[in-house]
Amino acid sequence: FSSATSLSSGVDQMMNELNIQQPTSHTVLFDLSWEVAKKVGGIYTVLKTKAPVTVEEYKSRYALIGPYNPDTAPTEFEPLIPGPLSSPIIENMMKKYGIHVHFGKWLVEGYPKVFLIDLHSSMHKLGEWRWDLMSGFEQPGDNETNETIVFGYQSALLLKEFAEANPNDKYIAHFHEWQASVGLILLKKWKVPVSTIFTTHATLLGRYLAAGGVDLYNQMQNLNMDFEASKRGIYHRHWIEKKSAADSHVFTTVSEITGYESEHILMRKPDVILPNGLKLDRFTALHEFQNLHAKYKGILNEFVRGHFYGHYSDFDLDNTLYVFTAGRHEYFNKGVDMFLDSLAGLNKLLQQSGSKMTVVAFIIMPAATNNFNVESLKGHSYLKDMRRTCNTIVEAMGERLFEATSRGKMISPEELLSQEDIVMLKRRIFALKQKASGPPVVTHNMINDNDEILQHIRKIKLFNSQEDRVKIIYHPEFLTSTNPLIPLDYTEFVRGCHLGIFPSYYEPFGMTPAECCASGCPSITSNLTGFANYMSRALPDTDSKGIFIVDRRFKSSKETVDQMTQYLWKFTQLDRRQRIELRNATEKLSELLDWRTLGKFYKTARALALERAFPPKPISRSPSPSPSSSLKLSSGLSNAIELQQQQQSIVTPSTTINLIPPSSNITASTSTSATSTSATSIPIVAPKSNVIPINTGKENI
Ligand code: G6P
Ligand code: 1S3
Repeated sequence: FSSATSLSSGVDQMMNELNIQQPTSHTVLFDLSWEVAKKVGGIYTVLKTKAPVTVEEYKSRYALIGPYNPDTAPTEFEPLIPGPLSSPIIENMMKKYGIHVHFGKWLVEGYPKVFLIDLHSSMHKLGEWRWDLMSGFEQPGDNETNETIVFGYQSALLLKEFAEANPNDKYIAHFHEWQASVGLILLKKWKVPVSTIFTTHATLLGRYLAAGGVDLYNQMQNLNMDFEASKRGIYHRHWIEKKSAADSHVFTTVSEITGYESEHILMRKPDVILPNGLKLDRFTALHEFQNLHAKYKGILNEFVRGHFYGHYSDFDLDNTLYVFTAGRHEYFNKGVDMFLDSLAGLNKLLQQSGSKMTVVAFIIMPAATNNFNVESLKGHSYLKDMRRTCNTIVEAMGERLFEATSRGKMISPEELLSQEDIVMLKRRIFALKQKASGPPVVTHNMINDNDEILQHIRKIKLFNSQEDRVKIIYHPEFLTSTNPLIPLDYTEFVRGCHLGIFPSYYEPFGMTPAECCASGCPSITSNLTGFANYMSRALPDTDSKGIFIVDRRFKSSKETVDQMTQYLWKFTQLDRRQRIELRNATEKLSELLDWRTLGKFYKTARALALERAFPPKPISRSPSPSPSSSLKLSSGLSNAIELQQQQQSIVTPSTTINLIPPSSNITASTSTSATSTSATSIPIVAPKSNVIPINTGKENI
């Protein structure tokens, strides 16, 4: 596949020219996040899918650090006895600071090692640590910030122990999002020799402003961000995020659009953009992934039979499409309002045209519930009962048939189906029709009846009535294969669906459309997402590949909804063969999202962090070089400056992928402070690495 290959080789070429080396046996990498072994949002997917390539690269010199969560640990984490290097450090953490660290492996592909820190073991230190970090202003009282502070001190102490115990090793600590990054601020304050990377996967204030209805992309230049944060009671959190960006050796984010936002909200331009990748299950033959679609669609069909029991006689499962939206429960930011409005538009178009097509639209977004509602479960138990009854009758019929024919007799159809069987069947059919109300829109009992999604469904009156061609299933919980209604994990569910719909207003990257692409499921997304930024730069024509991008930047809401309705309408007009072809085209794009390609941007960030934290020793050519000349030589950045002209972007025959927003310039200063603007501007490139590629296989963790 040409553009994916050329993108990949473009990156390769850049890496070779920059001489980015494999990590040595003395380079140790940690990823720190709140979402290690615990799913909250997209960062979990990033870390989990990146794990296999990172473990392959760093072997035992890689681990993740996160808070210990007793609810998720039993299914996500397997405790291990620490090795000779980690063991004394874990013991010291307990002896010196009373901090309890769980060591083990994360139960995901690649089985990376994890250090999960028990927050409760240090909660008594909160007051002292909070004062130490934020004595300059009013102390925060919210739980989230408090836990963030405690985790920050705990993780910084853990990294300090590592660095002090192994002074010959070079440590890279990669902090994801502000909840995990207080430790970064402390490492700098305590002058611990650890190189740091901070990735913001969204800005806290950007998310708030967008959700609150501020015209973010047109207004951000005019706002006083500290003031806006104070007004919303989130100044402390915003301060942590901004300070982490300022104090990191290398600051990064996941897309150009969030890079632009960071520049205004966090006051630092990212050094490198790290687009999110995925771990791909590539198939040698295309029909293999198409077969999976048919298999998982079969399970969705079964769900529909149960959910619409007694009501689905008017829709034909062979002429039914499954579309969905999914993600963090953010009604406006994730574009659920537009999702629903465009479905209401589609419903009208299908009704007016007398279409026989049914569209079942799923919303998979966790919200507070009291478990599944009886009505939803009832349909499935009726259906199971019906299937059991039919199977029993068929078995009995087989026996009768065998009995008769083995005696040389013929049997009439009336004799085959006994009166008893007919009564059993009639009873069940009657039970199916005894439905008081229509099929429920929500599968669970919602705690908040004023939920914005529910209110919007009420407004557009899509209540699964007989005449609606678009049916809604709101499933306010993430999917798992043990789910009694839809027994599929999320990836299987995506494969079974026909179209993902993610018209987000605020979406730094967007793992949901990326996951669709990797599963060969076409999707609609908006031009405000990092994913759309990335794909449209890589491809001249995204529509023909099943990546439909609606305009939320320059169009009114109504115009965007109309555009989406048209995309949906056209999608319903495709025949099966066209859908199969479109899925093939989408699946072929997935190479663009492979960590094997995108992991290279991470390598660039790490090399740059090492370069800045551990500048090579000056090569003294004169007995006493002046401080400025030694700085110039030691920084290694002079090499990068020479490459400036060639490395503005990765140019490939078919596409140009910039690593940075076109307007961005990176400060070639040895200072990593966000406020330092004095030095020469260079593009985002990693300088020649100072690490020697020898891997002795030594265990570092
Ligand atoms: C895959 C399967 C085909 C099946 C098709 C249904 O391509 O390999 O056997 O007919 O899916 O596609 P549809 O878009 O109608 O779900
Ligand atoms: C964030 O998760 P979210 O769904 O809250 O991080 C994701 C991973 O980088 C990103 O894809 C998403 O856009 C952000 O919003």
